[in-house]
Amino acid sequence: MNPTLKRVIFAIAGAAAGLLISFIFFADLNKGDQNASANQSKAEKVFVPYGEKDEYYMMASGGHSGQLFVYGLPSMRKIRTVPVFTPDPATGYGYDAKSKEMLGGYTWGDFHHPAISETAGDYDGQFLFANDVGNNRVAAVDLETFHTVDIMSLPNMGGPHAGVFVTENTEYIALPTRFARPLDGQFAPLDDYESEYKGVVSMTTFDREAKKFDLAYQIVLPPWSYDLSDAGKKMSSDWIVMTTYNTEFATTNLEINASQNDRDYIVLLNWKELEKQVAAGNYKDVNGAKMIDPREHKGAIYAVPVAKSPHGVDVTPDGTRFIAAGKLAPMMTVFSFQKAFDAIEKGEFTDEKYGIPVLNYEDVMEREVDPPGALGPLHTQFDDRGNAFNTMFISSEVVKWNVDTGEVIDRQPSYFSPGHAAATEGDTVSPDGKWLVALNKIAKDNFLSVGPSHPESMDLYDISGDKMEHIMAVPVDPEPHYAQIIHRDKIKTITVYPKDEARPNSVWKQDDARIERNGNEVHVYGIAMRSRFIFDAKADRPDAVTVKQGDRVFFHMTNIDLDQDITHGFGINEYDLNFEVQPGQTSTLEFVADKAGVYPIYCTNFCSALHQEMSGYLLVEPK
Ligand code: CUK
Ligand code: CUA
Repeated sequence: MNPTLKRVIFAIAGAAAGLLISFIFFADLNKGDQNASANQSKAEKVFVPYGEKDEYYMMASGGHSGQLFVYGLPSMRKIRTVPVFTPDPATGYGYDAKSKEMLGGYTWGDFHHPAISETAGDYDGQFLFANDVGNNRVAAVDLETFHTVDIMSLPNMGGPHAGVFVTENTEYIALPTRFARPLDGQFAPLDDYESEYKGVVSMTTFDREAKKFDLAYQIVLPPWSYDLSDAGKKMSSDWIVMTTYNTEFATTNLEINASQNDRDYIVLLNWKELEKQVAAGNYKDVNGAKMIDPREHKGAIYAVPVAKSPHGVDVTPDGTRFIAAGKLAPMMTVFSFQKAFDAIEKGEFTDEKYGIPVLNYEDVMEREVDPPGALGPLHTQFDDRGNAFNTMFISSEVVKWNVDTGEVIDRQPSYFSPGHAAATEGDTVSPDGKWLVALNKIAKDNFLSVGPSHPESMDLYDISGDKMEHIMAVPVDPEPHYAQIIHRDKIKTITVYPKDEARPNSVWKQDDARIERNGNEVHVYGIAMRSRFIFDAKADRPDAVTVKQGDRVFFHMTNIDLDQDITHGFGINEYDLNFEVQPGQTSTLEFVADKAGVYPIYCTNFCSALHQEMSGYLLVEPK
């Protein structure tokens, strides 16, 4: 080749390569710019300047921690852990007499589903109810104080996983059981599963004045597993819907044996009808519960077939449909309440299963929504514009689709494996369509490593536009299954417990602090204030208590600092005891002083510049 031509070719090639390199470089820079500005706009959406507050509370279940996790949205900052089913040294929960009695000796719980009390189908912000799958309990948290105020144990249950949800005006807090068991705590071998094991739904009521649960009645059902449930709204408000799995009655190796049937069922229960029957005395007393069999009452129970092992079922905000998500069948099935009511009216049943009339799938089903490649739908949430949002556990994404048309509008990845999602005001008759949080089971390498087990994670999405926008992922302790997100305006907390001189065991004047002995019981009516304890106002050392080994000791402590956030703790060295009194609160610590010796008492909760001086002594004289 002519050397000149060669030079020309090299020059052109060099220039082209240079151009390409600079093109790639600039394109990359440009992308970097775009990413930076996208990230900046995301950050701006969730940044809450100092002095301002988040717009929403997210109340997330704490799973097998047994606690409630409170987050602020959109910042996703964790605000508080509220102990519910598990003792919590940070707040002394489970040590003082009242919370110890409420816990009933249990040291853990498995809290899956929070339900905020509702009025006319909207969150009213007064109470939050919690289920304990681990130990068959239901709890109420007072949202004025964020304190657990009542826990009730439920008889005849095998893990109330499918609760809690509330009916439209919190008439009932319902808890369907997950595992079937023989009733009344009886023994029956697994060979007798079909005849002796029962599914049960607990229908509990809550007295808002007395802050107390009552078990209104229980519903006995075939020994299927009741997985998730929801209450109807508006036109469907008399009804409860529940998904079932293990209609195979498998008693071992459920992974395979409970996944045989092509269809399981959604059970429809008419609680208004059952309530009437209970009032008419049509129940049996079983282990302290009024047990009603809905199969004995016309119009009380129906079943609708649904694709293989469904998980979540959610009622649309307008109450016209219920949507099942099929964990083994990759689709969402939209059912119409009106169609179900019509079929019931006409008496059109295909079958009867264990005494339950079965409706024809085609009669009730309105639409199957099956986005290509979307796998493992678990739960459905809603916005204010007729759209549904489904979490896809296996394909790790959130799918937005229109309930009326079934059209898939958007799909966004999640990081990773979402279980539930929670939308702002999402379970009400009026979701507001602003934010959605996916509660993920597996965080993989999203965060700094803390060893083989990673935190769970939560994704925040802005759902106010046509397309969803993924904003960020945050780590969380095990393990939120579900959350409800409520606007802050609905939560009315108190700043101090009101001073109530009639409150049993309370002491408000320093001079009234005293110690009373009654046989081998010692009652200390004491005061906690900045920055000392007063146990006996008349004593030379008002902050010392002397008892005899073996005495039963009661510390009734009142915090007379009626100032916001002045909480006093109370720890006794080597006695494994610790509780707290919030401003204006009276709490009792009860224990047997079985160890002789001298034990420092001190305030555990930093309360003033002289917090370190807030101490005293427990002197236990040997026998
Ligand atoms: S369950 Cu955990 S992801 Cu207990 Cu509501 Cu569906
Ligand atoms: Cu009281 Cu620290």
